[in-house]
Amino acid sequence: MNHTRSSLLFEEAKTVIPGGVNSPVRAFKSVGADPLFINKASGSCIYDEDGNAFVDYVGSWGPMIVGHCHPDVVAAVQKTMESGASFGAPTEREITLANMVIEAVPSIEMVRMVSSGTEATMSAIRLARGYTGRDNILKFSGCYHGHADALLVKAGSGAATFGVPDSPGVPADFARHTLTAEYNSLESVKALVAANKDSIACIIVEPLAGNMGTVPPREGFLEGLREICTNEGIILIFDEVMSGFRVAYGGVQELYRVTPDMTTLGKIIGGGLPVGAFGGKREIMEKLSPSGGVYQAGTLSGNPLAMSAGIATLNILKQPGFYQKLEEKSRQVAEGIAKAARDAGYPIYSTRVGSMFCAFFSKREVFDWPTASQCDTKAFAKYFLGMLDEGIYLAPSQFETAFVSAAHSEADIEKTIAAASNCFKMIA
Ligand code: KE4
Repeated sequence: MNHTRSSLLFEEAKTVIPGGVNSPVRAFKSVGADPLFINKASGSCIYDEDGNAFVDYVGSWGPMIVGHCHPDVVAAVQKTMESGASFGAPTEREITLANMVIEAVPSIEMVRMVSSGTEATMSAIRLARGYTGRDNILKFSGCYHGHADALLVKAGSGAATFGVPDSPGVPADFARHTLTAEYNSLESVKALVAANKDSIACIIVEPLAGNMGTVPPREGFLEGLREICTNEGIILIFDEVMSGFRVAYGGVQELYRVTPDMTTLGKIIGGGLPVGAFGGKREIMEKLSPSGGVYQAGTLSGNPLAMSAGIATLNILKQPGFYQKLEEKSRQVAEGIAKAARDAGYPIYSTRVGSMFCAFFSKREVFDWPTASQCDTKAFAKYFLGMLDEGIYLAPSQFETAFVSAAHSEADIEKTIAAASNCFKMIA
């Protein structure tokens, strides 16, 4: 497959953009290749600058659940653009999308729009701190909530319960307020809560982890977090930036029937345009400026274009049968890939919830970061590059999720499974 133009563009990009990309994972570093420069997309496919076509399972990292360039979304954004891209003033569309989110997610009584998932989680944490008057937060290894300082933190060594920076530029003083537990381990949460009594403002969790690969919550995990937070006066934040409107119209909290105090959203509610959101109980949200004292702001928050794309997308998701059809496609492709691996005698650990799935290159169950991090990332890289050569575009990292869209066809799925079969035979 010819990648000449992408490689030339990458060399040029690296002279003017750090690492040649505007977000690190796009650089294909963990798979040891140059990234493809994408020229256009339509439906389930993306097309690179060398004219190669790929069945796309990245979907812009989640937003493109209805497929690329859905006519309803394109028309909505075009029409809005003719009336103005942004006013920096309130508009009716913001109320429309707010009402759609509130109707979809009963735990959200009020919602504030922002422009990225990072802004959503950063703001939700500040609000939780402002509401409780507490400084510490608790997150989980392997969960990613964007790049706010408080979240670029890893577990302190040994008995130290306080976090240490996970990136240069994050002051130790910031990191020390972030505690890190193990996903699917209520014991690790209870130990940290006991050691930091009455000082934790919130627990933020991906209720379905998608940033260490796709790792579902074990039975009782989410319910246990809910109980701990209720008993300890801790705000439970479900980071559904990836899973919101993805695994169900009401997100993971609808599927697993566990109610957080706050929810963060993004990706799908912007239909591919920059949007994030955070919402929750009225009594918490009203602490936000200007109704309350917790400051939060954004020039393009709730801008008309992004609102239009989000409204158009959610109107498609609301159509009867949307998630049932997506579930069947997702089951077919994930199970087909797992079967291809088995038939090739190559062990993978396969996970799926709704249209989020992952093939872990591991002989063992993957249920948290320690088990995910044991995966054979070199074998994954071979698989990724083999699939790319066969016209299948997966996320360029073992620790990401594959997304199926409504636009993926039977032919796409058959092509994907056949490609996986060839790749597993190649690396077995
Ligand atoms: P953004 O700031 O990238 O819009 O959202 C941050 C974020 C927050 N919470 C969850 C659960 C997320 O998955 C994300 C972002 N997801 C990654 C994909 N693993 C974005 C891709 C990238 O960083 O380029």
